[in-house]
Amino acid sequence: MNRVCFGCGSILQSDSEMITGYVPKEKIDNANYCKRCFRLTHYGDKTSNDFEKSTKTILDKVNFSNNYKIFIIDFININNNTMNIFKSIKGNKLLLISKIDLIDKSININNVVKRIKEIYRISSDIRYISSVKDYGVNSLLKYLEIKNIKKCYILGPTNSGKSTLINKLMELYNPKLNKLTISNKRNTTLEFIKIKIKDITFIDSPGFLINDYNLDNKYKSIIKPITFNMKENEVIKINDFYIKFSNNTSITIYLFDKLEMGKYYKELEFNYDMEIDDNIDLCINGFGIINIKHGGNIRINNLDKDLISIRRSVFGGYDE
Ligand SMILES: Nc1nc2c(ncn2[C@@H]2O[C@H](COP(=O)(O)OP(=O)(O)OP(=O)(O)O)[C@@H](O)[C@H]2O)c(=O)[nH]1
Ligand SMILES: [Mg+2]
Repeated sequence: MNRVCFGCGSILQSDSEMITGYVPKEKIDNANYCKRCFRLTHYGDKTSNDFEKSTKTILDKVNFSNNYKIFIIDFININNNTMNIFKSIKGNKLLLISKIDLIDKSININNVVKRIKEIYRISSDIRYISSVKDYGVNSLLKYLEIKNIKKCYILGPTNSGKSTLINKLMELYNPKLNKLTISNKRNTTLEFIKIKIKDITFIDSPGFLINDYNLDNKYKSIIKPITFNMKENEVIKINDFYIKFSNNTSITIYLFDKLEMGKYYKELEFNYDMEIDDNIDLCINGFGIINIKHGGNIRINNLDKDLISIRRSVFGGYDE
């Protein structure tokens, strides 16, 4: 029978190093992990060409099943694209906001959750968690037990912390089990992997490979809001892109606090522009959120249009 890697779920094989699941011949009889997982865990690099599962493949599989589904997502990746994926998941499900240890205390997460529910018209429950700081992990398990869940898919964009959550549950309730591979690289988990913790079988899954800003990990720190008052035709530079505002407006940027930004009056070639309403969030996949109080025309330079989406702000309006 084929044996699989405990870390990524690939079938272990010694035929080709170019294919996932590779283990050198002399080690395969005793191996629990493939070479790729070994390298990812110990050296943080990837060796083989990954097999990527499309969003459709993952959705087709899970929507065929009646199992409960948890969709885990980082706060800064909540936007129209990712919420459309969440909405296309059928059956009973939970939206779980991960890594809340990275959200600055000045952000009122309960209010934000309420607004997310309203703006994206989400009828399922929304909870939040930090697997690293062990916040909300225990109570999540209790929540599932009360609901009498026996099988549960863990779904979400790549890097959202799916495998980290399951590892934390193992650490708390079944520390002898072999840990899943976690890494800050995209597409770490390659197959569906079943792990039983207490009476619940969790199914880890390959992440949805969403186009994102691809921010260098050295910048990933606490997400802090910073407010700027922008004058008519002033430009803000954030990391390596620019946004110009046609009206006076205050903006609040929710961004990893190691990133640099500054205001200028600058003549630039802008790639595209858009008209926006008052109090909207400009969401940049994998990067951050910019809350703009006064609408009007904004022009953007050096930022891929596919990474941007607009929504009514989750951070409250003028009336609050
Ligand atoms: N600060 C913080 N980092 C986290 C938390 N959970 C996960 N991470 C980090 O996020 C990165 C991705 O974690 P994984 O568990 O591998 O993510 P995944 O969703 O399984 O990713 P794929 O397998 O690629 O789909 C790792 O660097 C983790 O250390 C958390 O609660 N807080
Ligand atoms: Mg994973």
